[in-house]
Amino acid sequence: MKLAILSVSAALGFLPVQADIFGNWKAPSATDVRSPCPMLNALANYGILPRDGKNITEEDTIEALGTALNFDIELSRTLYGFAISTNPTPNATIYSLDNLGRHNIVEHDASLSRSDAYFSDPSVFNQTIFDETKSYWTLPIVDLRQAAMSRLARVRTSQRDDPNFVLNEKFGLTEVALFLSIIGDYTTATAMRSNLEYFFENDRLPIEFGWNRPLTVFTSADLDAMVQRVAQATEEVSGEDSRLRRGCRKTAKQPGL
Ligand code: HEM
Ligand SMILES: *[C@@H]1O[C@H](CO)[C@@H](O)[C@H](O)[C@H]1NC(C)=O
Ligand SMILES: *[C@@H]1O[C@H](CO)[C@@H](O)[C@H](O)[C@H]1NC(C)=O
Ligand SMILES: CC(=O)N[C@H]1CO[C@H](CO)[C@@H](O)[C@@H]1O
Repeated sequence: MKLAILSVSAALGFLPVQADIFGNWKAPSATDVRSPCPMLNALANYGILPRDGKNITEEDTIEALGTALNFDIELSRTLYGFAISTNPTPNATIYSLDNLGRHNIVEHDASLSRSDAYFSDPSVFNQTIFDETKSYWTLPIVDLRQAAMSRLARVRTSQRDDPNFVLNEKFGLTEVALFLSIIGDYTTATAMRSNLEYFFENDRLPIEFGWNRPLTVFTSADLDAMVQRVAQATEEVSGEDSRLRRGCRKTAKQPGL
């Protein structure tokens, strides 16, 4: 039976790679550690990264991001560099997922699904925060504009409420670029809202709902280009917003903006 499936797959020109690597999702145990990153948490939940979330090497990172998401080695190396910068041990070559929650190294304020460190643990998923983000995703397909708008709204809320607020535009834009590119579709810069919700709320890839590992290699240049698109959309959305505030238009299209 297995052989038959394999040969059908081979005949169709693909390997049943997904069924294998994404076949064993498990919620973390009490001693496993996790991060503020829904993707690294998901990869650990599948056992593609170490399930305990500890002592992750450069090789582990390259292998996991390559196998699961078709990330180019150079991009994975860069991301690994950010990860080890959060390990408090000098000159560390490994990191643990809980290192990533240290505030204002990579972890930052105004996250899409985490509280600011000033209020509560910024590593853990926070439904109240994510509900604010989701309230800007008003259609089944989230586009560049709604994605940018949701981040901008989170920034404004934090600016208003958090006396220790620090803006990290670069990482904030990068994370929007990542979810559109990897959970959604790179070319159109859109993602299905239900897939995004499933991903953020469960630390799990929406495989049951048709998500697939990206077919083409994802590089630093691809990521940079998407970050530019998100930055541009943010500028447009925020320009509309300031025109609105000056009273050029009577009705706001989006709640709160
Ligand atoms: C070694 C690779 C990676 C590292 C070290 C890393 C690290 C982080 C960290 C520290 C955060 C928390 C930032 C915050 O305060 O919100 C974060 C958030 C995030 N990461 Fe990753 N990440 C990696 C790979 C990825 C990949 C491949 C994706 C692809 C979808 C991704 C998607 C996200 C998203 C969407 C967020 C935003 C979460 C939120 O705002 O609530 N990350 N990542
Ligand atoms: C870390 O690396 C630097 C530069 O190579 C070196 O000077 C320093 O002694 C190292 N520190 C530790 C604790 O190994
Ligand atoms: C979620 O975030 C809000 C706002 O930062 C905070 O007041 C609340 O305590 C957080 N909830 C949990 C369960 O941490
Ligand atoms: C072999 C090794 O480096 N082990 C380390 C794994 O990570 C824990 C902390 O998360 C360290 O205490 C170990 O030394």
